[in-house]
Parts: sequence; structure tokens; C-alpha cells
Amino acid sequence: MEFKEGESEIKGWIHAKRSSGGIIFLILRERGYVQVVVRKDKVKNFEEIEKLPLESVIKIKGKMKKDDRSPFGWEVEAEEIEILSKAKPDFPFMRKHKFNVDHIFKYRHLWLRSQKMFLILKIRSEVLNFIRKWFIENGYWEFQAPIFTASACEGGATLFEVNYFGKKVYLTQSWQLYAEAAIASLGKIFTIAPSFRAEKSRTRRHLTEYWHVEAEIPFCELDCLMKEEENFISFVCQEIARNCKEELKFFNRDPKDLMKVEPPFPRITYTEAIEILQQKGVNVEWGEDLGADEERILTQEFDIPFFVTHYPKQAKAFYHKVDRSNPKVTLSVDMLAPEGYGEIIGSGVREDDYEILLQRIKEEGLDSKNYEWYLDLRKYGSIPHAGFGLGLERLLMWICKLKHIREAIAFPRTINRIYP
Ligand code: NSS
Repeated sequence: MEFKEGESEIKGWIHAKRSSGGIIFLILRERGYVQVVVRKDKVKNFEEIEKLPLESVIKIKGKMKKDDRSPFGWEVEAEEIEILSKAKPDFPFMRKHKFNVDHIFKYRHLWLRSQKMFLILKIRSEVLNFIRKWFIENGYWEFQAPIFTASACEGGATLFEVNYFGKKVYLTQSWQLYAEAAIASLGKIFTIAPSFRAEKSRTRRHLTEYWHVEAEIPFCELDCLMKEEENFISFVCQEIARNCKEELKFFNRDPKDLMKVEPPFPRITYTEAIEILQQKGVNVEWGEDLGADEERILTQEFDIPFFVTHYPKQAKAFYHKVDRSNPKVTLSVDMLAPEGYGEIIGSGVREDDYEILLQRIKEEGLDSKNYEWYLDLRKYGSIPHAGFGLGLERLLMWICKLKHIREAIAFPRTINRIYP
């Protein structure tokens, strides 16, 4: 729908309707919302319009004007209305319905029409637009890797198995290993693609299928990696703050919160994080991975995203480079979003020594045969390199202050949801 002053012809779905004494107020929806005023003395088929069920589609001719009193800022005074599609009268999202979680997910295909989903999906599209813009403007090329894979990237526990003509293969957990092959050809690269994790526990921040924004960078180590990540996230936050002010308001997100996301982001080591947690009385030992609860407590210390670096070897996947000055830890870094949200990026420097990498693969109980091609990369021109993976829905959750990750994607896939 185009918003402009003067005579216009618009088409859309009837989102809401109320009438009082010869006037109907409609909210019409199509890429946005407009209030339509229908007067009995002006519109021939007034009675028919009054009886039209919600979600019917109409074409309206009339005068459009900006009007700050109308709920969506624009109003049309209808002169002629044509009914394009009459809806059944039982749309499942009317005042009489209980909008509980089960109902919303059963009718997700229709819930997409809610103002909340419209705004989330619009912001999601804008976030993706600025993500791609940042990569292209910063000299990255886009590279795609297969979805069917023969081996794990992030550990066997969350692999989805697929029957591939009688052979067991998996859905990808990450584009990373293939990206490490491609940097020797293309240099720095990125992707935006789905990743799959067989997450067996129900949490507020795990999907089984999510959109993964990944980057791989040759000749880059921990410091360089954090600089790329903080520049990237700052750019996206600030562009969203500038371009989605009205949309953010709906979620009680002050654009200023996003404008203040500027480099350098605070940095703490994993060991410092454990000390902070222990001082706060959290029962956590050095060596354990940080879970959602621990991360939530840490985020209270910061009001912009921050880095936690140097996780222990046992808490991270086999490919992380061992810190040569302290072999107990890796050159890994996670980015955590503030306000209780926690990890949005997982990243690190990759192990580039053939022998150490082979040993790490064996230590993790993986079959080195499946990783021969990956080990080859350390045989022919091995270089320091690093990369990161951002969970798109995790970022959106924080930006829009959502309570559950399933709100950040149109048709969420979780352990107990695959319909619709
Ligand atoms: O497992 S990660 O921490 N890291 C990787 O997959 C690396 N191979 C990425 C890379 O360096 N190229 O996942 C990265 C991010 C993580 O920080 C979350 O934001 C997100 O992916 N993530 C998820 N989002 C939603 N649901 C699930 N289950 C999920 N798992 C990870």
C-alpha cells in the first residue's frame, strides 16, 4: 500500500472493524495499516460492508490524508468499495478468542497477519538487508556450502540424521568447515543460510532450524576477529535504530539503546567470567561451559554487547585453536547481548597446525577419516584464520526484546513444533 495525500485506490485485508451510527471505521492491512472511514451517505454498499467478516479483501477508492488522530497515522475517506474476496466468518483471531501460545502456533499461518508478526518480520528483513550491506561494503564475498554433510562441526549430540540413499548423513550445523576450504580461493567470505541442531531440550533460545550468518577470514586472529564482529554488530544496530524507529517503539525498544552500540565492546576472559559468577554466589566450576543462567547473570554487568574470550578446550569444538601460551584454553570468543539475552555469536581462531588438529579430532572421539579433506587444508598452505557465526533469531530476540526465540521466525521449528 502506498501512503500519499490525495485520491487513491488501495487494496487490502480488513484487519479490524467497528461501526457506530452510520459510520464504519476499518483498519485495512497491506504492507502496513491505514484507517478507512466509511459513511452511510457516501458509500452505496454500506450495509454489505458493515456485515463483511474480518480478513475479507476489498478495493477502496477515496481520499487519503495524513491524520495523527487515526491509529496508524493515515486515513482514507472511502467513496467506492469493491469486495474482492469475502472471508469465512470464523477467523481464529477475533476478540472472543484466547490468544494463548497453543492457539497462536496452531494458526501460525494466520497469526503472521498480526501487527506483532508484521513488525518482527519487517525488522528481520531490514536486519538481513544491513547484514548483507556490511559484508559487501567491507569486501566480503558470499559463498554457499552444502546442507547435507558427512561429519559434525559442532559435536555429535545435536546432529540431525538423514537417510541418504541408504547412507547415514547429517543436516549441516554450520557452514564453517567448508568455508575454511574456500578462503584459500576467495579470501574473506560470508553466508546467510539455515543451520540445523537436534536440540532435545526446550529452552527459550534454541530452535532446531535457525538462520546462521557466518563469516570466515584469512590472516586474522583473535583481536582482528573481535574488531570485525564489533564493527559488524554496531553497523547493524545503528542502521536499525535509524531506519526502524516506529517499529521498535511497538517493542518498547528505545532506538538510543541501539545507537549506543559502538566499538570497542567490553572484553572479559572466560576465567574472569567464572570469578564474577563465583563472587555472585553462582555454583560453577572452571572448565564448565556457560549456560543460559550463567550468561544471564553476566549480562547484568554490561549495557551493550560484550565479548567473553579464551574458553577452556573441553568447552569448545575440536577446531578451536589451542592458545600456545596456555594450552588449557582456546583462542575462542563468544559475543553476549545485554539485558539477560546472552550468546548471539560463537567464534574463534581455527587450529592451523596439522598434528594438533588431528589430535583434537581423535580426543573428541571423531572419526578422522571423515575429516581427511579438512586436514588437507593444513597440509597445503596453512595460515592463521578465524571466523564467526551469528544466530539471526538470537539477534532479533534482543533487538525486539522478545521473550522466546520462536517469535523471531515465521514458522519456528522446535522439538515439539513442525506444523504448520
Ligand atoms: O555453535 S555456535 O556457537 N558456533 C558455530 O556454529 C561456529 N561453527 C560458527 C562459526 O564460527 N562459523 O553457533 C553460532 C551461533 C550461536 O552463537 C547462536 O547465536 C546460534 O548460532 N545458535 C542457535 N540459534 C538458535 N537455535 C539454536 N539451536 C542455535 N545454536 C546456535
